Formats: sequence, structure tokens, C-alpha cells
Amino acid sequence: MAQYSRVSGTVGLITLLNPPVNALSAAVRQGIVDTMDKALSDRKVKSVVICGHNGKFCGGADIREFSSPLTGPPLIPLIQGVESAAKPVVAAIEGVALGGGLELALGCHYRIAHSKARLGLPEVHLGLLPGAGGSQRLPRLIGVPAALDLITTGRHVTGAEALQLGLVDKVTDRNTVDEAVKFALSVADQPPNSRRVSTFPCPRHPDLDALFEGAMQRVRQRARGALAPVACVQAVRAAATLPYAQGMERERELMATLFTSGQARAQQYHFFAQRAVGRWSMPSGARWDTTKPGAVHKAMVIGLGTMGRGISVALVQAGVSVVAMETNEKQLMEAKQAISSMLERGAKRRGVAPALDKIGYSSNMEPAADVDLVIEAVFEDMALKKKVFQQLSALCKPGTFLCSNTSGLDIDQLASETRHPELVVGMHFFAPAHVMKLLEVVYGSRSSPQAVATAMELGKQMGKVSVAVGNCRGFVGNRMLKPYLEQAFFLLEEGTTPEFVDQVLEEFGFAMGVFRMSDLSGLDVGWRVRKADGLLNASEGHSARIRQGCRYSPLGDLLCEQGRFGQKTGRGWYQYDKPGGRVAKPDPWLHGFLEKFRTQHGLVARRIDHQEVLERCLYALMNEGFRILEDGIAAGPEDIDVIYVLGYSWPPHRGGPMFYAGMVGLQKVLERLEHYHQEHPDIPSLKPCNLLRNLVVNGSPPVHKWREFLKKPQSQL
Ligand code: 3H9
Repeated sequence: MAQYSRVSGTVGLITLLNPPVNALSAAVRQGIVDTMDKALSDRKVKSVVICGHNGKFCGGADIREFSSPLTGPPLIPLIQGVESAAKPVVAAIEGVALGGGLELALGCHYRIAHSKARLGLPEVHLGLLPGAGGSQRLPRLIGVPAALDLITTGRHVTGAEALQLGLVDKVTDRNTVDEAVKFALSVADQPPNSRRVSTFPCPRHPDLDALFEGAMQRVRQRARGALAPVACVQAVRAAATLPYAQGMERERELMATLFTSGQARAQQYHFFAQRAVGRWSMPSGARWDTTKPGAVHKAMVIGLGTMGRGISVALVQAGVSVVAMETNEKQLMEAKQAISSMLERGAKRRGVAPALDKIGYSSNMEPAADVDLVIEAVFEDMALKKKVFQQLSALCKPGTFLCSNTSGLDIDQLASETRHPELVVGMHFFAPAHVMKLLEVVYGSRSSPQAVATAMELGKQMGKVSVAVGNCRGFVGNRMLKPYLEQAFFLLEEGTTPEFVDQVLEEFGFAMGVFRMSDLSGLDVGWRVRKADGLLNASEGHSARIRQGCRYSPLGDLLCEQGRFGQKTGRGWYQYDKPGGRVAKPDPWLHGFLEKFRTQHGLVARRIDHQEVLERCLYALMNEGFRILEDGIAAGPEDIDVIYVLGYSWPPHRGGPMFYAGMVGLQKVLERLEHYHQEHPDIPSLKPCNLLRNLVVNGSPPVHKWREFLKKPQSQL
């Protein structure tokens, strides 16, 4: 709803009231209509200020209402009503003015913002466009290029940047509502006719065609197959080329298409899933709301390779004092330089001073005695990590949390090397660690709820979305990756090429297909793991394509034996112009190698189509996701989906693998898995798991109901 009062004698003050972000629910919209009526009919009122309760202007339309039919006054005529008011209306923007919130402010005649307020039109991230006039008013106010940038990226700008763009009229560091009231008093006698943004001509641009062509190319490259960014460009084009009323009509048409698309539903699901994972629970019954995190003022990072450097930067940027440790003096010096320059670049981007004094360096473990938390980021080798944990356990003061940045090693084994296994958790960062938003927090069988809460909170402080997951080989993300990669290899054996598999996956929306990605991260990484697992050699008397009774593809191993490690060696699944080159080209050598391999193993290449590539790679991955839910490694499908979108470049407009399974239809996923498993009985990952069968038997409930079919956590508290 909205509250109304008269202040300073002649200013009508409307306060949006819908905690926590004053979203424009039906009640708030009705409140605005009613309070505007009051202000306009009160003869003592000469001007109006609209602000938000509790230091937040407005977080936009109420996303929760999108799934039910519209009730209450629609937003477009409401904003039109504010704009056409005969008395000047001033928006007092504190905290956030996002989406419909900023569109409401654009309907006001003046905008006063706090310098630290965040303004933006992030609808594109929800699979939508700014559909309450934002796509038409913003270009008229700040010009087409700047509007295209804000609307297609959804990025937020600060009050200070908004002033430079011409989005607001004034910025303040003081109380924004007081300043807006003063401003409203000063313009009370000025008729607002010339301040209605919808009447502004769109600023001319010398080459509109080139501008829109470039924008369209950029959005298509960034978000493969996503509808919203394309519609955003089309809507802004309408603003630049059509009169306002026709532009609004185009905005309405485009919005209607997006609104009913599965993509918008997927992206809105992803929005809420990112928030839901913060409400974590453990199988013991421990929960986010009953567990207090420990304080982390000072942390140590051990091992300053790429990951350790990124983690150190993320901690410093989060305000934590850091001791960064590396035994090799040369590497320590290199790391120091790299970390300083990352901190300087980050600070420059954020317009603050680099916190270089927050980080110290050491070539030995001694400083561990004086820290609240340690993140070990040494080479992914169990023996080495165990040694580090033994040393830490002897050195650290009581209560120090010990975390391992491992991408899949057993947390329980590491914990068993310490005197306090309850203080040990996994913190699986994704490269580059100071940029990527995902953090898998892995609890072992003896991790205390407080250790989990501390790692979750620290992740949040670093600006990450932290997801708590159980301990198993590969945790959630890498465990699901295994059957996905396996299928891709098997498909090569059966007749296709890396280029075709990648093309299909990239058309689906992945930033990179599986082979391009493998070349980027290095084929030797998986090779080392398979070697450690004793998988490289077939048992005596068995085919080279069988391990432990199941089908195995040695293709990756054979490439590594030839020194083809991917981009770094200039050869992998593709060829590159030089070692370290980035442009992947199909490699005739590889095609010949595949043919030879098939002949050698009596395989006859067959034609594999688009559908089979997609189904075998993705359904195998989803099936593992169902197993992970069944095993209680992830608490719900949202956890898996957030991990895949934020850590594994799953396209956000497809929600995540579990959401996508629901979109395809669980019955269909089950049937296709059954079909492929019948064709390939020696591939266990294609055997549909019980949870999937159970969900289908129970009528394929929507994804938000799946938790009802999972084992309930046992409270031991
Ligand atoms: C739109 O405006 C369409 C129009 O163009 C056209 C219409 C015709 N609605 O993120 P937080 C909830 S589309 C409903 O943890 P923070 C959120 O779920 C909208 N709920 O806090 C959470 O609930 P819970 C365009 C919302 O401080 C709680 O508020 N606007 C909405 O880290 C706290 O959220 C956007 O896309 C909403 N609009 O960040 C902005 N917003 O506690 C979306 C938040 O139950 N919002 N909630 O989990 C955000 O980006 C962030 O929430 C914000 C605050 C920056 C505002």
C-alpha cells in the first residue's frame, strides 16, 4: 500500500509501503492511485513527492504476482496518470529504483537520488523488458545508446552515474526525502508540462541502423537463444523510430510475447531459486535460521595459484584481512604482484581506493595461528591437502575454521586429519574466484552447522551465491558433469564430431560446448584424475572400452598421451594457431584419429542427429541431478539449478537442469532415458533413477513440489 501525508505545508508526500523492497503489488498500485488522487485534489498541496518506506524507493513490479492473473490497477495507466498530473511530482530515490520502480520515477517530473542509490531496468534478467513505458521513456531521457546499454544488460547504476547520464536531476548525500521535499517546494509554481518525458523527442543519432545492428549482434552473442535481450533492442528501436503512442503499442506487443514465454518463467524461477538457496538445511536438521555463523575478521589463503589469488582478492574486497601464503618465494612474489594489480583494477572499477593494506604475505604457515578461518587452495592432490590440514590442525588457535577449495575431493578424509573435524568444510570456488558468483559450500559428515553457516555467510559477504551441498565425489556440479562428458565422448565414438556436439549445445544456450570447454580448461585435468583412479588401463582380457564392467571411452586419454591438452598446447579436440591460442578450428587430424579408433574397435559410424546429442548429454546430466536429490546431497532442485546456471554456464532462460526437466516433461525424460538405456545397457548413468520414476508415478508434480518426495532431514538438534 502507500501512505499519504502533507509536509512543509504544501507538499503531498506519498510513501510506498511494502517491505522489504516496496515492490509494486496490487495493493501498492491501488495505494498510489488513491494517494495521488488525494494529493491532486487537496488544494493546499502544490507539489508531490513519492518515496519508499525504509530507505528503499522501489524494487519494481511484484514478481510473485506474475504467475496469477492481474488484479488491481495496471501500471502503465498509473504511471501515465502520475506523468499527466497538473502538479509537479518529484521522485525521492533512495536504496533502489529498479524495473517498474524506475519506470514510476520516469513518470515523475523530477528525480532526486541519493548518490549511493542503485537505479536500473533489470527486467531482461527476468526474461522481460521494461514494459511499463521504461523502454520508451528512458531513450527519450538519456539517449538511445545509453538506454540500450542499461536495458539490454540490466545493469544497475549509482545515483552519481545516473546524474552523469541525465537520468536524475540532482544527487545528494543527505536525507533524500528531505532534499526532495525542499526541491518540490522550489518547483511548486512551475507547471510540469515541459517535464513529461513521454513528450520528449528521442535524441537523434547519426546512424541508427548501424547502432541497432551492433546492439542486436552483441545481445545475440551474449545470450544465445534468449528472447528478452532481442525484444529489448526491438523496443528501444521503436522508441527511436516511432511516435510515443506507437512505441508503447510495440512495447506492449513485445512484452505480451515475453510474458507468456517459458523463458520468462524460467528466469523468474532462477531469481527466486537464488534467494531460496540461502535458506539452507543439513540432513541433521540444522538450518540457516537457527545457526549463528562465527565471526571472520582475519583469514589465511594457502596456495597462490590462480584460485588462491582470486580467493584472496574476493576476501579483501569483502573487507576481510588476509594473509596469503605460498611456500615458493618466486611464486609468492608473482602472486603478490598479480593480487595487487587485481585489487587496483577492482577498486578503479568500483571508484574506491584499493585495500592493499588489508593483505599480507607469508612463505610459511606460522600466521595460521592468528586467523579465524583458513582457505586451503593448494594443488588438487589428496596427499598434499592432507598434509596441509595436519599442519593447520597443529598450528591454529581453537575454533579456527578450516576450509578446502577442492572441486571434488572427500571432505571427510581431510577432516579426519585434524583434531576438530567439526570445523572443516569445503569451499568450492569457480575460476576466476573473484568474479564468478557461485560458491559450493560442502559439509562433511562431521562438519558443524556453525562451520557451514560461517562459510555460507562469508560467501555472501564476498558477493557470492552460496549453495550448501553434501559430500560426495565431485559434490553437485562436477558429479553431474561426469555423465554429461561421458555421453559426449560416447557420441564421438558412435559417429559424430566435436564440432557438431558443440554446435548443438551452444544452440541450446551454453556459452561453450563441451569440447571447446574441455580444451579451455585443459584435457590433462581429467586425465590426472582418471590416472589417480586407476582407470587408464583396461583390466587384462577386457576391451579398452570397458572399465569395472561399464562402458568407458579412452578418447580423452589417447589425446593426452599425444600431448594434446587443449588450448595450452595448441591442440586438443580442436586445433589452435599456437599454444595458448583461443580460436578453435576443426582439426582434420582429429577426424582421421576418430575414424581409425572406430575401425580399431569395430565401431561403424552412424548418423547422429541434433535430438540425440541433446537428449543423451542433457538427460544423463539431469538423471544424475535426480540421483543427487535422492541421495540428499542437494536439499532441493533449486540448489542444483543455481549451481548449474551460475557455475556451469547453463542458460538462465532455461532455468537450470532440474527446472528444464520439468519443462520438457518428466514423463518424456523418463521415456527417453529408458530408450537410451535399452540401447546402451552398459552405461549405468542412462538408467532412470528411482526419484524420477517416483515423480512420474505421482503425476509429474511441478518443480517446487519435488521436496515433498525427498527424504526428510532427521533433526538431531
Ligand atoms: C518489473 O518491474 C516489470 C515492469 O517493467 C513491467 C510490469 C508491467 N518482487 O534480493 P533480496 C524479494 S519486473 C517481489 O534478498 P537484496 C526477494 O525475493 C521487476 N519480491 O535483497 C526476497 O524475498 P525473500 C524488476 C521481490 O537487498 C526479498 O525481496 N525488478 C522483488 O539483496 C529481499 O530480496 C527487479 O528485477 C520484486 N520485484 O536485494 C529487481 N524484489 O526474503 C529484483 C525483491 O522471501 N530485485 N523481492 O527471499 C532485486 O534485484 C533485489 O531483490 C534488490 C534487493 C536489489 C531489490
